[in-house]
Amino acid sequence: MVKRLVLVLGDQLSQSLSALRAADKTRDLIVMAEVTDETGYVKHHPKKIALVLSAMRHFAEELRQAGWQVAYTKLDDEDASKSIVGELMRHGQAHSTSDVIATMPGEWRLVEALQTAPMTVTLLPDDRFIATQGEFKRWAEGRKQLRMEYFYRDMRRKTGLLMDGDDPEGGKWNYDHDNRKPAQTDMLRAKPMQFIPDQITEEVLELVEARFGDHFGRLRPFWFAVTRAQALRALDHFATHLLDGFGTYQDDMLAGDRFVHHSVLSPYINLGLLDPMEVCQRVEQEYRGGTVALNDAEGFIRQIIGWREYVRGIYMLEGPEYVSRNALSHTRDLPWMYWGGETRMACMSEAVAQTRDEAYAHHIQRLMVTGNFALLAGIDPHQLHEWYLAVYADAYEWVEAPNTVGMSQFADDGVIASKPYVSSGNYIHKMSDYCKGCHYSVTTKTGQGACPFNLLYWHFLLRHRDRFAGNARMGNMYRTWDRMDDARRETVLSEADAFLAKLDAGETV
Ligand code: FAD
Ligand code: DLZ
Ligand code: SF4
Repeated sequence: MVKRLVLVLGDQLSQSLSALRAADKTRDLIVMAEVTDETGYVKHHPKKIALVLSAMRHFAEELRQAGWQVAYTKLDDEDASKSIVGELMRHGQAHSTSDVIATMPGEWRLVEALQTAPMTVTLLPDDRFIATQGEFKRWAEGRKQLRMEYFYRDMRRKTGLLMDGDDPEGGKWNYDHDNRKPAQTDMLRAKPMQFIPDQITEEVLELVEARFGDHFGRLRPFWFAVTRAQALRALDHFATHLLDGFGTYQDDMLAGDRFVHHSVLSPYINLGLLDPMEVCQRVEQEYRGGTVALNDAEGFIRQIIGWREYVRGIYMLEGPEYVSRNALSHTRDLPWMYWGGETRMACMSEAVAQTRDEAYAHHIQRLMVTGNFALLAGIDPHQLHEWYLAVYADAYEWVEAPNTVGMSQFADDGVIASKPYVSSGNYIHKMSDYCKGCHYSVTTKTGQGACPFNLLYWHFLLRHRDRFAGNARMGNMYRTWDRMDDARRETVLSEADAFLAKLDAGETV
């Protein structure tokens, strides 16, 4: 029997991967490769590169210990080629085979590279997701709107998570009503579990320091889990110490508390170190055991079997050109402040500083601070997409692009969001403690010290009046605008224009 090559990509680090299940330990060769095409298709945060490479190296060791033959290419290997397909061809020649088994990659870029490779590539579904692509497609067919909430209910029924027979546990599908309470900095609140780098990680850190030291982001301290065993400890730690309060405080942003009640499990789930179902089952177990409330458990499970599955479904359904959409024709360049340039806006400064230090920001910081500002200011969604893809440790296009292009920027013309996620400074003020340390005043609407979000909010609504005035959920906003007197409206718009001009001129705002 001919030897086959079994491709395991950097975010496919699961022993249960479909490609591994289809392979034969006694004859096939696993190919894992650190290649410059993957480390360089955007300027990834150094922590993200270190996480992926260290987790790959640890996983290769685990595969060897489990009896697999593994051909592992390190980034510095002299004979390494620069791409995944290049590596497959190199090993194919060395072992006289052109047969490849692979699990569907999470980015169209790589799907296309594998489909056009001069080899015989069998692409298997990535069944680490709960919904198959076929199921999602069938769910989407014939619907005018693809709202996550309805998809989520199907996923609850399919998995049986938090179900009481045919009904949702507690009688309601969604307990967000009990959530979004303002939190306070609490010195006693647990932090996500941190790990000390071992020898393998230290070697990777030195490599990343030497080769990617000029990328945006701090490499050290590096504390991410890099093995499944560590990721399981991080899950246990979250379920035991932080899940209680997850739902209640999920929208809070605190300058002195970067993680609040969030799990920081996305980097591990997306790499394949944790299975989404096992994560949800662990959370359900806490609820059934009486240690956490239903709104906390339901809120968390919805993020995974709802949002995570839904955005993956959209990415695969909409196809490769989804990332280039720009329904609102926004063209402004991404301001320097996203790369750490000076800003007087405390919320932006906090969110970017945290991103630089941790390669992490939680959902509301991504959506309602950096995303909200970009949308209000009319930033080119593709530039913003590349930023999010680069700077977060959990970022792969299948999950990042629908969140950025769709949910955050409305650039997909409402495939994901029923209305744009925009707000004035008031939302940030309500959900964070950022405003009290800000150069601007959140309660000032115009004139000296007016919060830029207050000005840009109206500027955005007016720029897109034709598109959004008829949206039932936005009519109120336009009515409020129409009730303002002319002089006030003119001041708001001219001050917003002046702000944007400063932004374009590269001045500190
Ligand atoms: P928690 O708040 O603890 O949530 C639990 C889990 O739910 C997460 O680990 C994640 O697996 C899942 N989840 C929650 N929200 C979402 C969502 N909207 N989409 C998919 N899964 C979700 N998530 C990524 O995993 N990778 C990305 O590249 C990414 N880019 C984003 C870009 C923008 C503009 C926005 C608004 C959101 C993005 N998200 C992304 C979604 C979300 O912000 C992160 O999943 C979350 O912040 C990860 O942190 P956590 O593990 O502490 O999450
Ligand atoms: C993100 C990433 C990085 C930085 N490096 C590698 C790599 O060297 N080799 C590899 O196989 N995968 C890497 N990855 C993850 C891939 O980019 C990921 O598999 C695709 O983006 C598909 O989701
Ligand atoms: Fe952000 Fe405005 Fe608050 Fe400053 S005042 S932190 S710019 S919302």
